[in-house]
Amino acid sequence: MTPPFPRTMFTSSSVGNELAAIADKVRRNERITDEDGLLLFEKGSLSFLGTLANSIREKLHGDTTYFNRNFHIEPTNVCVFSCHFCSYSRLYAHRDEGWELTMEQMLDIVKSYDGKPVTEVHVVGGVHPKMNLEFFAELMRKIKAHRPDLHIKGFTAFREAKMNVADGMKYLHEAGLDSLPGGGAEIFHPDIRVQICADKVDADGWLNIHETAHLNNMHTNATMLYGHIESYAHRIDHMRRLRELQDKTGGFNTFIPLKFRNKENDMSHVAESTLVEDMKTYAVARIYLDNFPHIKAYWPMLGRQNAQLSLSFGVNDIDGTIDDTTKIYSMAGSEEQTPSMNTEQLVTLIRQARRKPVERGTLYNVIRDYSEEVN
Ligand code: V47
Repeated sequence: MTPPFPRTMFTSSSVGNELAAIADKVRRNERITDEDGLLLFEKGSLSFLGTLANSIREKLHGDTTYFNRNFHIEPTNVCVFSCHFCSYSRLYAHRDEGWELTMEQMLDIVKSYDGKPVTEVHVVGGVHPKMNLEFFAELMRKIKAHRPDLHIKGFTAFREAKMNVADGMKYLHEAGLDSLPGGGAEIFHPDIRVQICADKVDADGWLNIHETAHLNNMHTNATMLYGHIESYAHRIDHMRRLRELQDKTGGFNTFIPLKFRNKENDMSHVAESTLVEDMKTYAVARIYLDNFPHIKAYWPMLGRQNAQLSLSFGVNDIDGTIDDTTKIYSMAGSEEQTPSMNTEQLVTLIRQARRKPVERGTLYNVIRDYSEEVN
């Protein structure tokens, strides 16, 4: 097989040689080091990173690009935490400015999808002091009683004094929780975490929650909130911790880099990352996280066209139909004020990038392969 990166592609400089050596490692399916990852961020050109990441993406998935049919329930934006990047949450003292859905209102959202072919509900929102584990277990049970086939992906942070993480996880799993989304990871490194979300669970706590889920045979995702005050070294540190846990458990499905959006939050003075930076981040994630099967671009946050572009930078999943059921990103300033795409639009978006659209379930089971169907 012809190497994708002939050495003539690089200058004769030492940096060129180092980049060529990283490309050689990737070609031999060898793991890259933290130093390699840092060098890719610091010195890799966009075209180099894109070509390298794409070679891995195509080795793993060919042209297949996944999407799913999902909707969100956001029970509340009232939250005990005060993360500075968040445009969405309201403290309990200001709960009159936020929303708190009742059990019936949440079940009505589920019922509004009766007869529609959605496969996943993503439950995400603030950590409300009065919505406890019992309340959510009851919600899970009621959702499953109404629609047993719906995969429930939910919760990013546990805050329950009465139960430890292992018992809490088992309790929610038995009530119907199928998997955990990737939120709450932000940036693990304490130097950054203390500045952006000091009161949230720390890195070890987050990793422990996900390890506990994996030990209960639940899959989870992992995110990284990038493009604010963190350095490249912090991004590599974040991905290293995820790669290590994945070596141990194999329970992560997808890595989702989340671009920091700066509208109406305490960090509005911090400029947002450029598109080049966004694509570099996807590419380095694909190259560095050799044990993560999937890299996802969350289109409601990144925008449709940029998500389409990311399919050439290592991404093989663009999430789902969403159906205007999430506010986290529209409140933070994403271009998508009412994020919703129907299946046809998702399929077209993927085909326009000359990739093969495949509808998946949450755990990447193929629901429908559109690649052989006529445009
Ligand atoms: O942890 C909050 C992020 C996350 C902002 O697992 C922001 O499939 C950018 O986890 N700018 C929650 N990001 C959402 C989440 C998620 C989203 C999509 C798919 C999945 C999945 C999980 O949203 C938070 C935080 O990192 N976030 N505010 C902001 N201003």
